[in-house]
Amino acid sequence: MTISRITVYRQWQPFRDGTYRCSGGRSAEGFDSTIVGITSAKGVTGYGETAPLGSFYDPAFAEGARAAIGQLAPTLLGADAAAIETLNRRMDLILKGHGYAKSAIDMALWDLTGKTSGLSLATLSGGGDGHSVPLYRSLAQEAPEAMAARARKYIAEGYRRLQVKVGLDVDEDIARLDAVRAAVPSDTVLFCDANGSWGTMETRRFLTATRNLDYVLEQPCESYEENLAIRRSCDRALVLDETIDGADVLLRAIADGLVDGITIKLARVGGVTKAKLLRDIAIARNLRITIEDTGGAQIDTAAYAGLLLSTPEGLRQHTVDFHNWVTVSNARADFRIANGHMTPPGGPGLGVEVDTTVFGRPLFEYAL
Ligand code: 0XW
Ligand code: MG
Repeated sequence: MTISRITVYRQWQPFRDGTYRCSGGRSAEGFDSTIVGITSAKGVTGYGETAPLGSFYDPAFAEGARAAIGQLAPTLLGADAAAIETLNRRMDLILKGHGYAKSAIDMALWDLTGKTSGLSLATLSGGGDGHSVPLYRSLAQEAPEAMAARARKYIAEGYRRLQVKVGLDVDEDIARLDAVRAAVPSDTVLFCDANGSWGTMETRRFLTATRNLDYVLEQPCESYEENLAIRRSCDRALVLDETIDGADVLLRAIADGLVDGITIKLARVGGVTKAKLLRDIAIARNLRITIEDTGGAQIDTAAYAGLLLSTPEGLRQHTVDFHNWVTVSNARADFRIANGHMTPPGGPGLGVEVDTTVFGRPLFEYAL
């Protein structure tokens, strides 16, 4: 399975529900996505995608992804696409960091290997456990009543798990959670995600004021140490997202008893291969696991949903249906959504059929 061509495209993906706001006034109008096609000598192409959320969410930005992929692509030509671990090590040797760029390449290698072997990503990454994964919908930051209205809309659309974006003014955040909790059925699972915007003072005030409400706390503070300080005095279930950027920090968090669950984002950790390693470490300690990404559409959604499907059902938290967040499509894909769950497309590789004509001319291409 010799890599004979690597082609890179861009796709702007506007949000269906308008501006997406999270803590600190950070906002985006859509995902600026980069799509990588890796073609074998036999003419089979695997696809991968990476899309940061603006340039403010993770240490990542769309132009950076394209520049880094441009550095890496020529060094992969002629290599065996099935040697995914080896190619990951090669990429790490050539370019330090920039996991968000490597993620699209790694994803394309899994897709190509799957297409060539006839096996789906869920099968290749351990075997599907069940047929579907739970979905959540994120409630972008707005006034409490507006968030409650949006929560009702998402519940009517079938979502059973909601992520309430907090992390601004604590009193308003308390009102946000109160309003959403009151607006949804009592069995709706709520996560409160501050995206690391609170200090320990704000976090403690929020925890005290919401003691009687049922929710999971997600990434209250930015630094590892602040979150650890909170953990030491709080019995609320705690999940970290932004902090979990590799195996090192995950092992430390496990040793410190810091987390009850983790959110693995493919772009943050460097792709499917590295996400699988973190997923497997988390399984060994019975942590609850979310696998998702920072953005993207059908290609990306199929990748993280496939990996989540091969995660033990009892440890799965939830994931997102990013292809439903945006108004454009980048592949034909048979995602089935029912009762707040999503069944990823089951075909070989990612199970998606990419039509590159929707991207226009490639940004660049390297060939043997
Ligand atoms: C809700 N998300 C998955 C979408 C954005 O990429 C950020 C992320 C989060 O957990 O904040
Ligand atoms: Mg989060």
